[in-house]
Amino acid sequence: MSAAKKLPVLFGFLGSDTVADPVGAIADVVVIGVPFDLATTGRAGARGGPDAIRLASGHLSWQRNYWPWRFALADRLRVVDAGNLAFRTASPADMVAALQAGVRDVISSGKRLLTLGGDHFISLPILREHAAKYGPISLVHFDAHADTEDLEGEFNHGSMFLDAQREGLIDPARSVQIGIRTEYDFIGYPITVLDAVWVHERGPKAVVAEVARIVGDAPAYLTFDIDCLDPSFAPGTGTPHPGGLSTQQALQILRRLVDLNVVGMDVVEVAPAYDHAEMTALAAASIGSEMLHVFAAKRSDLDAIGFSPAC
Ligand SMILES: [Mn+2]
Repeated sequence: MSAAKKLPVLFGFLGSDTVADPVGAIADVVVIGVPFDLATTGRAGARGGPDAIRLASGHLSWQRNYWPWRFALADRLRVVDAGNLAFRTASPADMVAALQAGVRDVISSGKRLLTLGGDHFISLPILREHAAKYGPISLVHFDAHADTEDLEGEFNHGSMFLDAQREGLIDPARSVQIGIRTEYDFIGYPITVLDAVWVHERGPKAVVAEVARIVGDAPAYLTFDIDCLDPSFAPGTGTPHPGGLSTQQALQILRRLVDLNVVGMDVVEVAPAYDHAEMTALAAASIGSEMLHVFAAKRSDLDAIGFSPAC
């Protein structure tokens, strides 16, 4: 077991209650933070992401009906924040064991998870537990990088989605990567890529239509690497890359995904040491908020605000 001391979290995501026992808590969704950045290849610092995102979410949480929605999230979804995962400092293997055990306990109690990273490697242990429950998952992956480098077995935030394929955790034919704008092994590549230029030229509605076509009603896991956003919108991250999505484009895509069968989600790679004026953390908090609304909303809610995918 971990020798790490679990530090108290003073502010729950979007003002949610903090709980010591997420398994016993009465909740639909549990938020957890994973303050881990030992799998980064560029600048480290994503271990500070969870707390920065929670703090920035305070700028949003005064709303009852989060714009543009016309319902109150709290009326539909019970959200609690379980604080940050405890694991032995400087031990990636211990983090993986602790995270898998924590995820397993929460999702086997019937709740779903919104995880705040941490570097992107954390999605791999989370996916292992979701695949164990749901079978191979449709990955809906927002990122500047494909994260499918061939580095088997390493703790590396650039390779875990190839490992996820090798382990049979995700169904590549029903997965999609959005916003990619760096090199990947595209010959025979099994996952559909809607690269950053594709998104810029065709727009959020076309992205949503493609995602719906590819994913259908399969159990879907949303993972949002904040470096999917352009560095002008999200400078506070370890491996920024120009030419990315705006925060607005990302939110317009996410809020239209209400028809997906989303079983879990994460927002990762916020590194507050490189942030300015909380803009990256605030973008991540907004994305997390939109993800919770995707859990809570129905197609009729989108129709009510004129934001249906077909509009
Ligand atoms: Mn990534």
